[in-house]
Amino acid sequence: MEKLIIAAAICGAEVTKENNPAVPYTVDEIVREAKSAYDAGAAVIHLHVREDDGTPTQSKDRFQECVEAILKVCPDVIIQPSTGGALGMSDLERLQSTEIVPTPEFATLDCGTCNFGGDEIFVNTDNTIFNFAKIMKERGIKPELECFDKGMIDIALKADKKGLLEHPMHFDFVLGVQMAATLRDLAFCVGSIPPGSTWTACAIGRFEFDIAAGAIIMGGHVRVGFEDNLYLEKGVLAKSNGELVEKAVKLAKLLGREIATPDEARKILSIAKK
Ligand code: KMH
Ligand code: ZN
Repeated sequence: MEKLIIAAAICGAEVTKENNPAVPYTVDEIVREAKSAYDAGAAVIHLHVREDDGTPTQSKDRFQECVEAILKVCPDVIIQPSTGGALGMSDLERLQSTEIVPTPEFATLDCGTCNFGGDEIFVNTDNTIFNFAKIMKERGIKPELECFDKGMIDIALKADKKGLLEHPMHFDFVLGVQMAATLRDLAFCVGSIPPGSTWTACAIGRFEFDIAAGAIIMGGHVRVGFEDNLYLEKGVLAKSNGELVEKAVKLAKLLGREIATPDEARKILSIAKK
């Protein structure tokens, strides 16, 4: 089977130091968490950034500063800025993460609106999605198609029909936010994407490693990290993102998948280093 790409979602926009004191806010903390994940075997850093007080931001300057600082200590890692940002941000605000120099090689593209718990809604209209896809294509950024349910795969396929996506496409199935975090749902998603596409799966909270194991066995790739889950095991907070990546590496070894380096990940994902 193809080598396993591990992505680390080191920060997120919603979790806080009250949830786990190791959640990074400052540039130094973000670098510390990125390096811990990279040293443990992550090829991709899925990146959100914060103000020093923890407020989520999509500021171009803050992304620029964090990306440069991460690349100083993890020179070959693939950095995947979020264009989802935090709930309630405008499209223009969200797109700032794609405006850094050099242009990112990879970025998320959220493929639909979904419930985010309580009264919270993460809004992505068709026009937002198609516009983000068009801008990413123009800027030469490979989109990771974030699908929180099966309907979002269909919206991504609509964007593809409009010529807005390059092939092979890469999907990330996010389980446990809107669709249930079950292997049945994961298998349905995997069976719904065009042949030749690559995919990653991640799941929220205690389901993170169940879904990681499923993805490893099924030939997909894995995302772990504080954005999705703060615990190493029941009742034990992870001390770093590196600990979560280490656990994914152990699972992969047990299940017979080797870990991809960042350059191997670029080949698997058909992305070119800028
Ligand atoms: N923070 C969520 C509202 C992404 O990074 O593209 C959106 C999110 C998805 O995390
Ligand atoms: Zn994210």
